[in-house]
Amino acid sequence: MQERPGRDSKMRAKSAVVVGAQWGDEGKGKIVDVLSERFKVVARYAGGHNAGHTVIIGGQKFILQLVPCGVLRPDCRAVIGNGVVLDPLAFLKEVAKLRDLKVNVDEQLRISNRAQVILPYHRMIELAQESAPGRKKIGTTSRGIGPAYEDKMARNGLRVVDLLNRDLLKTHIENACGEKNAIAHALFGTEPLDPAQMYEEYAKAAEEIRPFVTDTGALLNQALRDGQSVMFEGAQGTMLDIDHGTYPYVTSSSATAGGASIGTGVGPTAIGTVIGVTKAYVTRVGEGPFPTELHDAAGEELRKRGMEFGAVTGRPRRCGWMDLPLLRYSNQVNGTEWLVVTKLDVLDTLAEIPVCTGYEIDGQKTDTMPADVRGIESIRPVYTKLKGWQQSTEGIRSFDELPQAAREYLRFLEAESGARIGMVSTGPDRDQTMYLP
Ligand code: 2SA
Ligand code: MG
Repeated sequence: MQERPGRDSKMRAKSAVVVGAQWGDEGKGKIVDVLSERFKVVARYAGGHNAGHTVIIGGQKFILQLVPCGVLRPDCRAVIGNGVVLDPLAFLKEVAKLRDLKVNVDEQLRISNRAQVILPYHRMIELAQESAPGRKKIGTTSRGIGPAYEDKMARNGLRVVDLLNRDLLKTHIENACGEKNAIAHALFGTEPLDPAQMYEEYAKAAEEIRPFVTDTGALLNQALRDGQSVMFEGAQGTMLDIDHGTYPYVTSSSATAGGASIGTGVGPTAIGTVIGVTKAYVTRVGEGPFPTELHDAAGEELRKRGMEFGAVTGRPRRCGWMDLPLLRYSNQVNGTEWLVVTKLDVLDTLAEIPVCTGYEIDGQKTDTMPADVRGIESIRPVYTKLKGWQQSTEGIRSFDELPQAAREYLRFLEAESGARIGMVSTGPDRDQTMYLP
């Protein structure tokens, strides 16, 4: 009898999404790097070179923007999925840097033929929009991310597969420049971009990119069918997600776990687990509401001890205490099964550590995240103070060796957030990591 098709649970067991639980910069880069030891393929599913994933190996610092961190393991394949917006020039720069570091990108790395392309007019429009009077300033990274996703949704974008077709590329650039130059000039008085020069530059870049391009959806599904483990690497974080974040102060992609399926072409049934990465406190870069933000010396201390500056733009990050209603919301949106807590050591000096356990809005207690910005802005966080440990946890590699107050802090986060902590990071290096019992 012919075998009937059925669900292959082997496929499911072999994959995981790693997602930022806050506003990005939770330390996903390091965690993906540590976990990639257990995975054969790592795939990025959203965002672009607005992401800055910092990985430190043996004291050497790598900042990856477009290329998934998995590439730093020689036996790990890396995929840039269809959900990513790819700036060809930024990509080639990153590839050159990785080649210098003797990373075998040519063998290990592939780009989806369905990914959208960022072109110079996207950046031009973004810069104009961000400074336009009467428009909300989002505090973007000025990489052209938003306008590229706008074009995608308007069915007006250029995909990687089209970038490789010279005729298509030429027509697209001519038409798009005509339109974008006119808009930018009329609305913002911006100087026009030259389509001929743009075509030349991008046609050349396209040839260098061609060997990397493939149907990565097919590649990933085949890998899973072959029993290989796949990790989906999130960029930015839950609260920056276009649907679930603090809209409009968000990025333009699906940063949450669901984006892994949309952004790679792997169906939801093949996703085995979701790992949410959270700092032991909270940071945000750019504009927008942030309930537990600190404007005092305590915030300054977190920024200093945590070295909280944007990996891409160098902007100082806003800092605040752990926000448990936010973490619960994030766990709900992502279906988080495991939590990873990073930067625990940044709290080492504190005598007591306030943790936000609830929200009050207009004197009313609430457990849900308001949908509107004004609602989030009017949140009064309710704090519980936990005991600090006031000794160094830097580099500690086992839960039992942590000071008791640190263990209690972690157990409190776990109990209150409803997701199990599987890993804790106590420093930037690969080795400064522990798995929890
Ligand atoms: P964009 O450029 O359109 O995505 O900006 C929209 C909002 O999303 C925020 N955003 C980020 N937040 C934290 N980290 C990000 N990556 C870099 C890093 C940022 C940097 O890892 O440090 O170097 O400044 C990132 N990318 C986008 C952004 O601040 C806007 O609030
Ligand atoms: Mg970052």
